[in-house]
Amino acid sequence: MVSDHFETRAIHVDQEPDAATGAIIPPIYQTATYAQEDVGITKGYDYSRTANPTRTALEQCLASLESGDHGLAFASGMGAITTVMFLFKSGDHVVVCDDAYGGTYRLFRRILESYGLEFTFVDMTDLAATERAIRPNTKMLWIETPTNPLLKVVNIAALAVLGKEQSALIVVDNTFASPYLQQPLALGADIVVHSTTKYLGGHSDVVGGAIITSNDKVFERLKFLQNAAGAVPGPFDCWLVLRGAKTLALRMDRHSENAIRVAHFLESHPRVTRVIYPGLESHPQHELARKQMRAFGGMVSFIPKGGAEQARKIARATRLFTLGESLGGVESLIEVPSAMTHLSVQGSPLEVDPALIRLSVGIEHHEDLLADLAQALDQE
Ligand code: P1T
Repeated sequence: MVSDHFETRAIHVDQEPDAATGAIIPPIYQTATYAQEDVGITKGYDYSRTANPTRTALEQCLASLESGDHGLAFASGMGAITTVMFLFKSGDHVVVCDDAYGGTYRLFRRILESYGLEFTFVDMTDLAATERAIRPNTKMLWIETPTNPLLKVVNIAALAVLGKEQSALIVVDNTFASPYLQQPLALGADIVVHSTTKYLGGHSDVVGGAIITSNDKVFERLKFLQNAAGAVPGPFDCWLVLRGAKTLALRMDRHSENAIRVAHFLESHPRVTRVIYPGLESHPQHELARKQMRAFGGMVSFIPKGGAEQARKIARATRLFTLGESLGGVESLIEVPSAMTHLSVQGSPLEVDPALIRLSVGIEHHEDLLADLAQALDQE
């Protein structure tokens, strides 16, 4: 290991100067295939769906950042999630947290159910309810924490104990926290997934995904599936995520500082009904978040007075907070989940309140962010 320190590993793991040229940054190996010395004799690479040196550098770095043994990179977060789900077969049952990214819900409900997988959605902040949802054929607990978009905080260590009693795999989508703020493998999870599009990439300029695990057997199967199913990222996309990850620690600290200021501002605003942020003492799992996370991250959700119509007005009125899907970039974003990122859960039991606004608080100066929200909240 290069260092015990996260910040150092983000910059150095598998990113030493290029042996041939001294280039300080890993090259973008923009190649589909590799010359073989003789039939079947390679220098470790034979075809870029199977492996590519720029991707290897990213995979090793991500594994290190999650304190895991193995990393695998994908073309998107959904590509990573889909590949994890290939571990299961018809008749297998999965318990899923009842607040999750709309695309994850859509994959589980609208695609995988038709292949015979069974899903139960449950409020995972309720341990007893989660235990009751487990069946003899339960093969996995799918955890998001903090959840998207309600920012519920789920007790990973407690669920890991529950899952192990049943020999079910514990999978944590760590996208909202990032490995800097939360280390699910150390808390007992078997697999971590990411949309690297978000905080890991950090600049809203790349779509990507990742899986990290320390379970050798699970890794071997996932590596086979990565190649066999083929949802792999290109070398330039890997390079962008690798570059983004170098500043993850700095960015997450600033995202968290700005987000708590935004949350306090909204909480004291007369035109706001409810603010959800794990760093607020009013958050139902605030104490758990303090234990499980290094800081509380950059995502804040709130409900303005005036309902759905007012929420849309506010989302249209911000100038620095850009109206758009996604999160985790340096720039602030605002969205209305019920009509955007979570459209696919509307009409289901997981339906999101149409008055809910989700903010991805960026790393701009906090005074500008608060001024922008203040003028938007004043909309008549
Ligand atoms: O967009 P993609 O890289 O495929 O990642 C999917 C995904 C997986 N997990 C979580 C927790 C996510 O939030 C996402 C993507 N989410 C958004 C695009 C969004 O705005 O919420």
